[in-house]
Amino acid sequence: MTEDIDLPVSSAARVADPDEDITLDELRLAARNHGMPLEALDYDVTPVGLHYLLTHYDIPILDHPSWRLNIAGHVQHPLELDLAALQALPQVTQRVTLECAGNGRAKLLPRPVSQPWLDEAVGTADWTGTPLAPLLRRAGVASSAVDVVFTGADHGIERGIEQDYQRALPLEEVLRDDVLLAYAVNGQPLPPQHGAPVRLIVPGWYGMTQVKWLVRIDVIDTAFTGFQNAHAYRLKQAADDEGVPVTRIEPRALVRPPGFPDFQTRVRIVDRGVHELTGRAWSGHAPVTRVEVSADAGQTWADAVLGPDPEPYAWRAWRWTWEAGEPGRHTLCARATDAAGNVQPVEEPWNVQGMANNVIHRVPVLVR
Ligand SMILES: Nc1nc2c(c(=O)[nH]1)N[C@H]1C(S)=C(S)[C@@H](COP(=O)(O)O)O[C@H]1N2
Ligand SMILES: [Mo]
Repeated sequence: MTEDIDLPVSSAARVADPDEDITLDELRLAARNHGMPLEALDYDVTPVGLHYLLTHYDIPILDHPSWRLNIAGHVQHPLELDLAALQALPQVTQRVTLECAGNGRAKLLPRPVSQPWLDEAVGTADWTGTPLAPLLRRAGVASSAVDVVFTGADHGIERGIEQDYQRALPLEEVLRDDVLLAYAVNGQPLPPQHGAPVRLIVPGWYGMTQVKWLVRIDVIDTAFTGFQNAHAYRLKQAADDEGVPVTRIEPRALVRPPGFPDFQTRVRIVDRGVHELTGRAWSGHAPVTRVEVSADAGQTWADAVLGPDPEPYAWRAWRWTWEAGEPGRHTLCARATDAAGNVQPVEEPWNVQGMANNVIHRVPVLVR
């Protein structure tokens, strides 16, 4: 359901004025949609309450006994499944790193006004569910199929367009073996905020693809033109550009901030001497093959030691020994490279909605 309504809350994508601070609207979004505290980079698997969270509208509270998933559209045999039926199907668990496409947005200049992420819109979880492809085969996808539309139970308005949260994927992407209908996370039933009772998991793609509170899957024979695909998640230089779709996660490395923080500024205090820096790195394109670290704001780089190969779409641990010498302010940086040759940029890749910005991580520290 998509409808145009003219309300005073409607507005086009906007960038902040050069001297405009974070607004109350952005703060309200940030208070609902929390990030992962960076010290949680210590965990291979992010505890559920520390995983980042992004919800466009309200969290729908679904009654599981009456919940149904409908698979319909251009299929020979439409299916309707309840939770017990889904859970009776073959079960798999995959460790997957999810990241919001808007991660890093708040540091862009000018700043796109939206959920103001710094670096923390990420988390890694063990998602349990059933593969989607066999269900689609059972439904009998028509040969005319082009896209598959996933609809959540949540509803809202975005830039004047009233809608259910919907995202589509090309059929070939949906038929991958590792695309899951997930009903558990880290061994527990999905909590309300992560999409209970069932969500989509598409390893390697940015967060907007991972539709929560799933109620319908429609096979369509045209390219989907809904808001989240055609307008929202696109890289554009101006609000009215057509832009290119946001798809897979660009490589990123994060540093687990060392030492201890100053409460107000989060600047790190570190004693002079030798420190083992650690962190994680991931890419939705290909496995991470290299992480480099700089202790001098990016003037010189050294290779970090990589941890064991993770599951294909989970983050990889890394470590590096840092000799914190000169007392005073320093900037630690990290950058990831993946097996497809993608390297994190040193300059922010700017676009009007602040998406897929994977500029290198910089952590200010004070050596004493
Ligand atoms: N139904 C629905 N699914 C959704 C969203 C939403 O608002 N509604 N947000 C998407 C976005 S933008 C992200 S980044 C991820 C976040 O997943 P998480 O909150 O479980 O971390 O969910 C995606 N799935
Ligand atoms: Mo997102």
